[in-house]
Amino acid sequence: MLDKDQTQKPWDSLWFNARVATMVAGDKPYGLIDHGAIGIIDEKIVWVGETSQVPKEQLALCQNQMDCMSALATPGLIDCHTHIVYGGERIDEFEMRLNGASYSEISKAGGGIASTVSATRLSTEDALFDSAKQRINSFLNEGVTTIEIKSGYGLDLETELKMLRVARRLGRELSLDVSTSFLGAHAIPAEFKNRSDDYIDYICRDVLPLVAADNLADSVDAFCEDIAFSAQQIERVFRCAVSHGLSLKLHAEQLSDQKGAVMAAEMGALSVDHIEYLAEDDVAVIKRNDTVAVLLPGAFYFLGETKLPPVAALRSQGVSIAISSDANPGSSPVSSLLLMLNMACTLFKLTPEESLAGVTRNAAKALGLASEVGTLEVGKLANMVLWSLENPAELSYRIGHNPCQKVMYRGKVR
Ligand code: DI6
Ligand code: FE
Repeated sequence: MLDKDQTQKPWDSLWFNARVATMVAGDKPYGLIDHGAIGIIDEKIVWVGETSQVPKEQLALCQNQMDCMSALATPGLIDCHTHIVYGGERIDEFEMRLNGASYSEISKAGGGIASTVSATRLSTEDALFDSAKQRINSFLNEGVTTIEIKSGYGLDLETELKMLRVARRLGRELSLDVSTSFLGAHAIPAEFKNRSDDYIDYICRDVLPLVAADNLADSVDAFCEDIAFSAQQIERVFRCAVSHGLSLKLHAEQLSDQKGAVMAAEMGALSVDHIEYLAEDDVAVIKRNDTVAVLLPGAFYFLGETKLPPVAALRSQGVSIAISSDANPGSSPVSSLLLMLNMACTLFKLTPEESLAGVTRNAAKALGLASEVGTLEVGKLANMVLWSLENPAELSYRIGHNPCQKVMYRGKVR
């Protein structure tokens, strides 16, 4: 574990006497080091091991040494699927659904995503930035150090670019990393009613090339559903994305089985998300392509879904499972990633260890960032959280409790 070059140079920080859940996959649950220590230089972790093994010279040289008093340290949390930039809210629809309307019915009647699109088009860039910043604050307070943000409430060139610029600005101005996804194929905008193929042409020809040219997106996502786009239509968008060097992600099998996940996995997608209606027979294709299964218990819960994702098959075939908030105004108005850990356990029967891996190691993989974040290992970014608890399972156990004590983001205490 000792990086030889770093034994001479003084570390910038040292956290010691921590229960370090490295989340490195292996024999030990949570990759746990009971009396662990972590050495940091600049933005990176340079040493991880037992406190008793910390090189003597560092005890003399390192200026910032913190006794963690046996508190739990984990990697910074990663929320790998959000729609947190948007205008307006959808409280009225919540009431409509409780009066008997379904999510699909509201969508077909011109509500749903379309109503957020109208509000987002009317919002200024600053207003979108300010409201998203407020929502993100709750996530920062829970130790989130990386968040993914999608567009998809613009559905025209101007507003899609506006949303992505806001997402990039959030990454520059807040102390967390933002990964962005272009979700132009989220819904069919009113201007293209009954002309979904024309809208796909428009995205591929007029929008995606500009998104790529301005480096506004890391990935391209889409919504594969009968109220949105077919797997065939999305395949066209994905081919265009690949030609621009962008990664792929997909909202797949959320409300019905459209065989979108199989198409996405075979095209090398980083992740397929939701997947309540994924057929067990298709899990092997997800595994073969090393695509991450992203489960979104907030949307499952809020929409009153009863069809469970095929967790047992995902687990038995060794598919990487991530957990995320899906934060959005329609299907998952969620402000807490810790709550998602609890719900992943209670609703989807994940273990607390699987849940924590779902917002650390596997969430990093779902964003193509596995070499930079997601575990506490030498060479990775020093993004980590100190929690006022000892047992990592407690992160999934408590409901509505935030034990976050300290967050380090890129080597600096936030
Ligand atoms: N599925 C979802 O759950 C979100 N998008 C999607 O494709 C919901 C978006 C919304 O209802 O505003
Ligand atoms: Fe989503």
